[in-house]
Amino acid sequence: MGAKKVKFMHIADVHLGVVPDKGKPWSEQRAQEVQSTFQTVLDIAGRERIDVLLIAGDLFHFPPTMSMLKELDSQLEELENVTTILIAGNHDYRAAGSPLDRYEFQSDTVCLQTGKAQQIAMEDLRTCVTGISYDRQEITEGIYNTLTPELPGETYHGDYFQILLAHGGDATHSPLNRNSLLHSGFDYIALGHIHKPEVLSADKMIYVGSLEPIDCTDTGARGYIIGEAVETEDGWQVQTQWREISCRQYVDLEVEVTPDMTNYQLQRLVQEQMDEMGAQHIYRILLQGHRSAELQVDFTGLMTTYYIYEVIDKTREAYDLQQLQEEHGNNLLGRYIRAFDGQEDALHQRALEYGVKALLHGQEDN
Ligand SMILES: [Mn+2]
Repeated sequence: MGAKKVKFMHIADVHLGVVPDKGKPWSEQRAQEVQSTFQTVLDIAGRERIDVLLIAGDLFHFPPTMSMLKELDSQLEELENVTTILIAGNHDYRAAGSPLDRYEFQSDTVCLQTGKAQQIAMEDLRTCVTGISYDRQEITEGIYNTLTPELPGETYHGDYFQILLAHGGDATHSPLNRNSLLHSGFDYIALGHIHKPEVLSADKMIYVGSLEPIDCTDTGARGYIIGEAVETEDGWQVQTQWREISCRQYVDLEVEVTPDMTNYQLQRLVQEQMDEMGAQHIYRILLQGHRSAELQVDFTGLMTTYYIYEVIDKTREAYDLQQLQEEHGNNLLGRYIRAFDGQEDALHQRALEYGVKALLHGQEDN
């Protein structure tokens, strides 16, 4: 008999039903992209002939309705020879009486129970998946921390490929004790909830991250994991690969403004940088540095063709000190500027700038 091999896919935090960036022109498009990226990933799962699809919570943005489950079911039915095992997370939590209690999947799909751990043992794959669904929005106990592949009242399949499905990891969402999880006896721990991908232990304990970024704090690329477990004499050897899939990213773009810069030049500079990094991304633009007093920053032109979430202007007005000093000669402002002669350090320059601003504005008020 050849070595047993199990191929799996791990996704989480798909947030089906979310409408990202409400009020922005691209909001509805992003809602569609969340749906279509999920379908793309299912198509990949089919092509890659995976055996098990693991969904580590928050597949939906809110507790699913009957019709949402039916939609999902029809998508999963297209996957041949794939068993889908999911847990409900804090967004799509499974409260008592939830449609999940009544819905009967036509596809080979199980949503694990709430309250205590449930185990799905797949004899043909020699694989066992353990996990707990959320039944509410917040769970402050670390419900996964004491789990092992050996559950009271269940047959223990010691030599199976052991997978744990878990959602959370912050103070109000089932805090994770990484060390005890690592030594819990599971071969692979599929984590969800944190949208940024993070490998806690190589090929063993991984936050896959969300499929698409959901809001502007979700900067960076998003994707899914394809993994393979092979049974050897030393137990199951697991190999995983994270792959990018998201249509776009949220990018924080810092731009240095200089006193000689016009709005036209600033727009060109920002445009070039967005083109270089990818015009499909959604940008938060942070303006730094010093601008001339007369510069009127105007992004409305770029906003019609690029995805600009917001422009944060942190520039400070640059003063032409030479000119001011000539104009103000021996009055307070002129003497103030001269007092800083030869003091080029950042602290003095900052004090000079603030003082000049205060004195100039004081004059206007008089
Ligand atoms: Mn979550």
